[in-house]
Amino acid sequence: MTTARRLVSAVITCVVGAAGVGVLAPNAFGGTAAPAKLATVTVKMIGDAKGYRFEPAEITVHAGDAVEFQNVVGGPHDVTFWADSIPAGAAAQLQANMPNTTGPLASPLFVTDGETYTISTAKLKPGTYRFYCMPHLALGMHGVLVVQ
Ligand SMILES: [Cu+2]
Repeated sequence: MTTARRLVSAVITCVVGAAGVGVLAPNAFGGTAAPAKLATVTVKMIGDAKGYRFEPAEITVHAGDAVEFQNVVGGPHDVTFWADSIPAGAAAQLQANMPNTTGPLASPLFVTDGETYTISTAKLKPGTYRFYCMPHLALGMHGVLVVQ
């Protein structure tokens, strides 16, 4: 393969890869997804005899970390952020960093045990982001993501 061909191939790979993670996809708030580059923090989503909860319910990350929500048991669960309980002006980036949203700051419903859903915190403003599980909000299933 010539150098020029290799370069063209690399460019195509980049473009396809970017489209694959939704970087080019428009969203309700007009942001552009920023991929996570640092650590991954796991939050379990649980509904059992002890109740419905995110575990841990409060997590602190550095901007750039990924938060992996894991549907453990008792679903369907989801992750939805309260638009008025996140830093001002942060909605566009958060929405862009949430794959396959079903509404403003709302993840899909997770129906399969073991399913995971990862949100990048790259480019998110430092501050407190409060979220809940839509099916189980009335049962107290909510949490707090603190981005430093
Ligand atoms: Cu739930």
